[in-house]
Amino acid sequence: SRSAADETSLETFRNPILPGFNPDPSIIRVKKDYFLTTSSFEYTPGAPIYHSTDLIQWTLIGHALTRKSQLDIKAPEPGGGVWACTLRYHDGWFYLTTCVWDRYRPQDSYERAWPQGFYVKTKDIWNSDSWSDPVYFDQPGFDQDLFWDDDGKVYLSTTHRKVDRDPDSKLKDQGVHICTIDLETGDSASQSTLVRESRVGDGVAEGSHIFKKGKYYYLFTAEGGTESGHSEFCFRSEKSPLGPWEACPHNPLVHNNTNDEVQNTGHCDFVEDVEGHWWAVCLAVRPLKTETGWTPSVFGRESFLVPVSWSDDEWPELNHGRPIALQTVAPARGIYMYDQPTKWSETFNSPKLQLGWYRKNTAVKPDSDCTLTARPGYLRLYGGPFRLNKPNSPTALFRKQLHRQGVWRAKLSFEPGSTNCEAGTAVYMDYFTWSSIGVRRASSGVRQVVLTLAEGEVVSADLKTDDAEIVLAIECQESMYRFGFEEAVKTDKNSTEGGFQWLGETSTETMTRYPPVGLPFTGMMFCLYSFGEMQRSPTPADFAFAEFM
Ligand code: 6LW
Repeated sequence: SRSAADETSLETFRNPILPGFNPDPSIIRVKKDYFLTTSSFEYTPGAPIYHSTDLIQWTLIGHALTRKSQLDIKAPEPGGGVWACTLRYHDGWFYLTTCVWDRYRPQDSYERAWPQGFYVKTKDIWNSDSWSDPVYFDQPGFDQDLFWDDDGKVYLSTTHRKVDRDPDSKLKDQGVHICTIDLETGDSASQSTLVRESRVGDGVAEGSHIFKKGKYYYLFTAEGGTESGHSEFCFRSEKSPLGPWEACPHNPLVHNNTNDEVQNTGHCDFVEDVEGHWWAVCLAVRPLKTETGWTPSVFGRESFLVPVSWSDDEWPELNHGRPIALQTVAPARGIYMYDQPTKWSETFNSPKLQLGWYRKNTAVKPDSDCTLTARPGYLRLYGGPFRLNKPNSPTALFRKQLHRQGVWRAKLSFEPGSTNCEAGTAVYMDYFTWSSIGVRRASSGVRQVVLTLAEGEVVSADLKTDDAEIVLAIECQESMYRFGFEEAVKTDKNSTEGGFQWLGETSTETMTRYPPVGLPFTGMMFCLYSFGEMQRSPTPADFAFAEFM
């Protein structure tokens, strides 16, 4: 293995490697291929699988949790659902561990409804349908990690409340617990023991990952909470994954402060590349600096990559001991400065949707409320009974916002069959915070475009026709979203009249406010939606395209 510190030749690449909400990255290498997964929370399919051959350019190739038998999310609070998957490869099999939260109460976190984690496995990571049904563990907790030791024993580590938590403690007392398991059944094969509790921040040690390098077992933990206290710790043991563990003398390995351009760094996983360089992936945020301070990032927590070097006494150092930044210096590997493509579009002309569309929760009737075949060239939504403001699954398709600036557009054909149904597009953080622009029918009978802002304000404009297609637009700027539309009224065969009209705007500060229940763990999504209020929409909504330009 080579050390990054030995390198004389360095180069710079851009972070994050996975923009848009992609926290809790977990990474593996299989021969020349790297695979990475991130948390998907209340969105399905769950557990995205990204692929890369250079660690810099990543492509979404599928998801591990695509079936109801694997993932059935009913009505989670914001930030519920799938947390912190670990991806591992052993003996020809890919394993993905995770847990699913339905409801929890951060205000009373000791009495949460604790999830029990599970793993799914496949031999063919390229085929999303090939992942197995879950094998559940008998241990409660979140942030599950699996480690295979040379003697064949398999270790499960996970975070949960201490068995003997001091009821007077102000700390959450949630620590990393480890036991051996029977991989076939998921049952524990030894008593689970606490191996790391933290005294940093709110007292949680989480995001554990274990691997062996040379003569040492290494244990990594994220501590200090996922916000400004977030940091990464390292321990090692010569004896066993059960300890005793010796703390790294330069803990925490990473910790950015609240004035850095990149913040809340932590929750690392590790990989050795084809040439023998080591790397860590971690989560971090890039908030927006304003005159009054920092505004949370619309992307939430994203995935970052940093070089790892090993000291002579075999402790890892992340990013040369420097705070993680947007420009990252690493050993030269001939990686060019890669810019994520900023333009994206979909015209709904092929029989399958592109990857990267999500439902919120596990949709109840996914095949009957959303179809590409009913009207060729259009995505047809038969609006279900729930608006975007319900914890339920609305009839809506979501995509992550990946770039701060650009315009999201969708072309809609919709003749509302009653006054309480609507179809359109929205920018969506969670079911409390979204702003939508859609087509409705007023009680007077006239068709309208209606802007509903997260602040509660509603603005409408009458349309000229009952049937012309409407282009709906959301312009994204650094600190605001602006909403507008154009009615494609045909005057003759080739031209339209009407012109584009802006209706209003909202700030990114409003769109990133803290949810009243649940946790702000996701990031901004665009969505195409259709609903009838507490009943199905009598007419379908047809989308001719969606794009970000
Ligand atoms: C993740 C855990 C965490 O599982 O946030 O605050 C969770 N801590 O490590 C969701 O990203």
